[in-house]
Amino acid sequence: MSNIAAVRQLVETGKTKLIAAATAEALKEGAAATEILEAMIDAMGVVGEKFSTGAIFVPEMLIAAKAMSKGVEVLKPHLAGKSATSLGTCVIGTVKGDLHDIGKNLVAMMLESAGFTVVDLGVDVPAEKFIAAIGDDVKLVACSGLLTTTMPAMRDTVAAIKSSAASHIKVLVGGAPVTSEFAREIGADGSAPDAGSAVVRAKELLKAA
Ligand code: B12
Repeated sequence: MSNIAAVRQLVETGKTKLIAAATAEALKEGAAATEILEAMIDAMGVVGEKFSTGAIFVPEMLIAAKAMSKGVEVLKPHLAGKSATSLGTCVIGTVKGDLHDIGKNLVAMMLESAGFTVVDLGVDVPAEKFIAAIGDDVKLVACSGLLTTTMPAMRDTVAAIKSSAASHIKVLVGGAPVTSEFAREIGADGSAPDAGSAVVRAKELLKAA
C-alpha cells in the first residue's frame, strides 16, 4: 500500500495513534502535503457515506475526525506559508448549532498563511458573538456550516451582521451545503467551495471593498 493510501485508510478507520507517523512518513517519501490532505478529505467523504447508509455511527465519525485533525497537525507547516503582507483581521467561526470544525480550521489556516490575522471563535457560534468580535481592524467575517439544519443559522448570522453597525464588513460563507446561490440569497458577499479558493475569494472581496 502506498503511504498516501495508508493515510487515507487510517483516517477512514480512525486510527488516531498511527496517523501522525504515517503522515510524516508519506511526507518523507516525497508526497506533497496537498496530495495527502486531498486523501484525508476523500476519506472523510467515505466516512460520511458510511454514516449515511448506517454502516457506522456518530462515534466512528468523531474518531475519524480526530484522526484527520492529528494528521493535519503534521501537514500544517507544509501547507501554510508565511505571508509578508498583512491583510487585516478575519473573524471565523462555525455557525450556531453546528459542531463541525475541520473544514473551518483548514480555511482559517489558509487565510492565516495568506496574511490575515485570524480570530477563531470556534464552533456553535451565535450571531451576537460574531458581531461582538468585529473590532476596528476586522476586514472579513467567515462563517462555516456543514449541516443543512444549520443553514438558517448562517442566514441569521449574515442578516444580523448586515443590519449591525458592522454592515460594511465583507462576509464570506462556506461549507458543504453552501452554494453560491444560497450565499447570494442570504446576503453574503461571497462563498467558496474549499480552503484554497476561500483565500482567493477573500482577497477579491477586500479588493472590491
Ligand atoms: C466528521 C463529521 C462529524 C464530526 C465532526 C467533528 C469535527 N471536529 O468537525 C461529528 C461526529 C461531531 C459529527 C456530528 C454530526 N454530524 Co457530521 N460529519 C462529519 C463528516 C464525516 C466529515 C466532515 C469533515 O470534516 N469533512 C472534511 C472537511 C475538510 O470538509 P468540509 O468541512 O466540507 O470543509 C471544506 C469545505 O466545505 C470548505 N469550507 C468549510 N467551511 C468553510 C467556511 C468558509 C467561509 C469557506 C469559504 C469554505 C468553507 O472548505 C473546507 C476545506 O476544503 C461529514 C461527511 C462529509 N462528507 O463531509 C458528516 C456530515 C457533515 N455530518 C452529518 C450529520 C447528519 C451529523 C449529525 C447531525 C449526526 C447525528 N445524528 O448526531 C451530527 C451533528 C452535530 C452538530 N450539531 O454539528 C451529515 C450532514 C447532512 C446534512 N446534509 O445536513 C454529513 C454530511 C454526513 C452524512 N453524509 O450524512 N459529524
